[in-house]
Amino acid sequence: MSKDYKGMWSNLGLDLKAHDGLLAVLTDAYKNIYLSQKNRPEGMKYFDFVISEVHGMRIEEIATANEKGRKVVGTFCLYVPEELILAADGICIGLCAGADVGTDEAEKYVPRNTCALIKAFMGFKLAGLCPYVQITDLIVGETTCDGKKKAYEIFDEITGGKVYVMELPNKKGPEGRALWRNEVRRFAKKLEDLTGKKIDLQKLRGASKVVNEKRKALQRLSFLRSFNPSPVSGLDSLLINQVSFYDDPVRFTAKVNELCDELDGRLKSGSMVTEKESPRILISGSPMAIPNWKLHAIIEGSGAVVVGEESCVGERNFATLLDEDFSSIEDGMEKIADRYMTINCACFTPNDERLTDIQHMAKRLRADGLIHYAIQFCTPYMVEAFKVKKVADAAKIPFLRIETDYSMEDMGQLKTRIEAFLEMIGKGVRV
Ligand code: BJ8
Repeated sequence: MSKDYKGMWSNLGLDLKAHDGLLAVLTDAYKNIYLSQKNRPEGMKYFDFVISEVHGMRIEEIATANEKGRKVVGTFCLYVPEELILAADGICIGLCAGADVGTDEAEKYVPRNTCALIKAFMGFKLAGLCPYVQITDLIVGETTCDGKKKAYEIFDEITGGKVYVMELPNKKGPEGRALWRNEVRRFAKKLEDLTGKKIDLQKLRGASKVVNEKRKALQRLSFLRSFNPSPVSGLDSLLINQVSFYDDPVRFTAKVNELCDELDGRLKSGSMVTEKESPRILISGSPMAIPNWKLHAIIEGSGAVVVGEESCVGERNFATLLDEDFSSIEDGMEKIADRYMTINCACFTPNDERLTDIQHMAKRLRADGLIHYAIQFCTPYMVEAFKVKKVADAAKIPFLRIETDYSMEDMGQLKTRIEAFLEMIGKGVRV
């Protein structure tokens, strides 16, 4: 880190000793997994820097803005409209956590067989390790899966009443959409009350542009991953997608575009990070919150390349742009509500659009294999894997189903299974 932030962390109520331990482990993991990659694009240096300052400079930047009156809004789900938070002059931060931290503490509140993502966001808070949760003025939950829905009730208690919950329908029919439009309006009002600032047409247009530009930059990166060989690794692409949830959106967009310019150059010069023969893997399923790099590290460490993530930390986050052509606040709110209903999460039923998305991605990214990734106890994705396998079978794409948590205990077993899967792809054998 560029300086000593202990004073800031102490003011935020972090457990300094445990926090030092966490940073040491993360620094080591990052060196081993990321900095050991060969021929990385120069543009990744910015993202390395962001990671090195993830609890430092970015928190300081947010704290400074917060002191000047900007409210900080934490979210856990793609359905929470970022445009509205920005239009109300808020700062939007993703709070999902991807490390096995504070699990014992979390298990005092939620059952052991709760998914690792929920246990981690509770664990980080309970162990005094997350400066982002500490700095939020509002935490937005949502009625998606049962685990999250119920955990938010407890999280509200342990954060002293910071949690506000958006109600999501289970189905995308006319009644569900009407409920959702109403929820979007209710959320806008909540934000106006929080920030004391009115969302007007000009601000809504400005915020919509900022978020759309971020999506376009991520789409550009996704397109560049469709080339074989690939100019960028899946690990680096995953990292960029993870950083998109907490970096300043305008700066982030500029940096992703700079990186993509460099990757365009690499395509011309032929300086790639993979071999033409490297098996190309599409991952589909539960989100991989930072610093969950486990599956990508195993796949790419075994000689394959991850070419895309049909995931909320991935394609679901940026695949659809908002129609920015609105002439009134009411029209804008409807367009925002409609845009977010294009996200295809397994919490919805039916969710056939996700299957179509996977088909299209596999084709566009020229995937040789599909790995379905579910966080253990993530029932929506674990169950939906059945239908995803059918899609893979119909498209004659080798399919592997993985369920795992954030611990490193099953690394050896996963490596063996993935290597066997890649070997079969190499030999053209169906699994
Ligand atoms: S839109 S995927 S971000 S709900 S992993 S907590 S689903 S048991 S995170 Fe999600 Fe929104 Fe859907 Fe995306 Fe539950 Fe599964 Fe845990 Fe999950």
